Amino acid sequence: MYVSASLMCADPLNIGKDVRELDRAGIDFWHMDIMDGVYVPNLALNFETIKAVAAISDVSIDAHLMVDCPEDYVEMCASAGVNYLSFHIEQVQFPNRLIQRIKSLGMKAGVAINPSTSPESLRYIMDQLDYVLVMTVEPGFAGQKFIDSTLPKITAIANMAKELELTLPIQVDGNINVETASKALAAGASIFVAGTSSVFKKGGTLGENLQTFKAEVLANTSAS
Ligand code: S6P
Ligand code: MG
Repeated sequence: MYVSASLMCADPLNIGKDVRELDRAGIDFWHMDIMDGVYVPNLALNFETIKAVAAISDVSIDAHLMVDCPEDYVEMCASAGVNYLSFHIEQVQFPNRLIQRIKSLGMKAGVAINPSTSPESLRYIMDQLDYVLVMTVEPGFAGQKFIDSTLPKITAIANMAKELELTLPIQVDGNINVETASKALAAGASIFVAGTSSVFKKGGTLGENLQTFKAEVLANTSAS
């Protein structure tokens, strides 16, 4: 299992401190949400923050575009230091073209699907993708409740990838805690976006929260 720390959930006054602490604790990815206030009614991180994180950490940056026109952001993501870039399939008319543009700029390409989007929307682009992001809440905000009907979709995507003989990591995003991550892992997910429900929850330090989260999910999995 891989954990991608959602930096929109970091302490806005101490983001560098949070990044350094999680870096030392062995975080696998930085999840950087980019919102435009149009596709979703919120704003999150910006390119200056991405550059600042890339300057102090070698951990890969996984950016999640929640914007009206994802095509407009690809170059800026590449030059800011993004390594993995996902866009919402619901928002794009020619996904193959966009996937190729992302790859041509040296980034891995992912497609995000909303809770109500059918997994079938991925069938004919799957062979082009480096990963899939399954939203387990509606995009736009941290601190929402997990939508259970997203679990069979994870299984459907994993089965579809197997059918097509593809290795396709599935990332899950939204209210990922020990319980929901364990279910998502059993369904076929392997990258877990950690926000206020796990790594950034109140209580222990970020490093302790990360270790506990991973250990408890893995313990649940080996027990079942
Ligand atoms: C939401 C965004 C997510 C959140 C993350 C928050 O639109 O894409 O990446 O930052 O899901 O985690 P949590 O545990 O508060 O739901
Ligand atoms: Mg996200």
